[in-house]
Amino acid sequence: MTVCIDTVFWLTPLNFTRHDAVVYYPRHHSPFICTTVELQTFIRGDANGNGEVQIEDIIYLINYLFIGGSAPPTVRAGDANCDGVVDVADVVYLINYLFLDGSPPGCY
Ligand SMILES: [Ca+2]
Ligand SMILES: [Ca+2]
Repeated sequence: MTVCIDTVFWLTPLNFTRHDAVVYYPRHHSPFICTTVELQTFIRGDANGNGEVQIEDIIYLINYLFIGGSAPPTVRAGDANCDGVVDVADVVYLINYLFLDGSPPGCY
């Protein structure tokens, strides 16, 4: 997907730095800054990225946190309690959600 921003409407200088350190500067003859972005979709709590929140996600997080398993596809997918980090609290959160009628993963 290509995203373009019309810099004419910005009052202050507007610079963007991509993940590969390319910096875009607004130009007077071409006020549009365009770049290609890759959108990442995720389901919070879906640590293994299979599209559902299940017991396998708990196991996936335990493997990741304690025995060097693969990381969730995005931090936000593994961050079930929405505190910005993936840790054992997310495992507990998912156990509460799946087995003890706790709140679903998400930011409230
Ligand atoms: Ca899953
Ligand atoms: Ca968390």
